[in-house]
Amino acid sequence: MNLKDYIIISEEVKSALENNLPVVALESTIISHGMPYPQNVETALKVEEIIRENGAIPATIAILNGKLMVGLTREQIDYLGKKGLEVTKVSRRDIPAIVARKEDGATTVASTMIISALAGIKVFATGGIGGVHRGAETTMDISADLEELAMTNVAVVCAGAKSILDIGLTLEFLETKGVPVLGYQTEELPAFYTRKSGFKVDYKMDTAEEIAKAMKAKWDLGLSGGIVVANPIPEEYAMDFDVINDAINNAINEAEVKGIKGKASTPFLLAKVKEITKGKSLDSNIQLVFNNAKLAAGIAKNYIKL
Ligand code: PSU
Ligand code: MN
Repeated sequence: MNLKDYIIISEEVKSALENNLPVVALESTIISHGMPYPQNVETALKVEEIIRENGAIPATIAILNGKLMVGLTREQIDYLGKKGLEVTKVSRRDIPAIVARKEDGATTVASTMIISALAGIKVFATGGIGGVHRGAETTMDISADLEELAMTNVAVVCAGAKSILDIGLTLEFLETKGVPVLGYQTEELPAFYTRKSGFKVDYKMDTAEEIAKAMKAKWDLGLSGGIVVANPIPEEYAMDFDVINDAINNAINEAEVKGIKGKASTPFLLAKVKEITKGKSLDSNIQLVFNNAKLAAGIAKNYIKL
């Protein structure tokens, strides 16, 4: 077995990793399934730019022709964005079949963590992680992202957990699995579109340096698994708590009526919430990803110095 038969790392990312330069991984399901075209492509390209402006190298991850790709070209990002929902959403369980069949796949948080770890990337920026869905006590719909966080050594910078999920149960699951939830300059876990959720993070961290030190301590001590870095959306882009929660409740009701389940659930709810809020949720979503990219670059820069 040669890992090189499976994974293609772009020259830029490869040389950055070899020279211990800061690298930030980015997922591709957010491009294909998380946002509509063309905002998805514009956002993905802008996120890469923000990471560069903040002194790190971006590595957008996807599966193309059955190869695990680390570092995409603009054309490849555009291709995934245009194909949108036609691209397979690939989480941990999907990787073997997609690779074997030489197909394309957009990677979720879980599979992006797996590929980042294979490539040696420690910091990953996204919008929101998957979690325990509302009603999971009967549907058992718990995102594979959580199990991945339990075992794969990557820090995931996100804007907390969306209230399309059961935030309380998501935190319980993470606690059970020993995944630290660190709040960047916040005691309260942000809820994606809003800075507040009503739940506390495990530890408030004031600087990117402190977060990098916690990552190093965790992995030096052999405490395998990821870290959730929860970064609140900037105040000026946050949504009104009641407006967004009404929209989410309506979207969840509609998903139930239509029988939307499994991997289709998150993309359906995101698109529905956008429709109900007349696009405002998408604007917030884009801004919070930019904000996470910036923090992730800062963490990556601090981590390589330790
Ligand atoms: N949350 C978002 N946008 C997204 C996702 C989550 O705001 O695009 C995507 C991520 O790729 C995440 C996945 O890993 O949805 C979780 O899907 P599921 O719940 O089916 O595991
Ligand atoms: Mn699910």
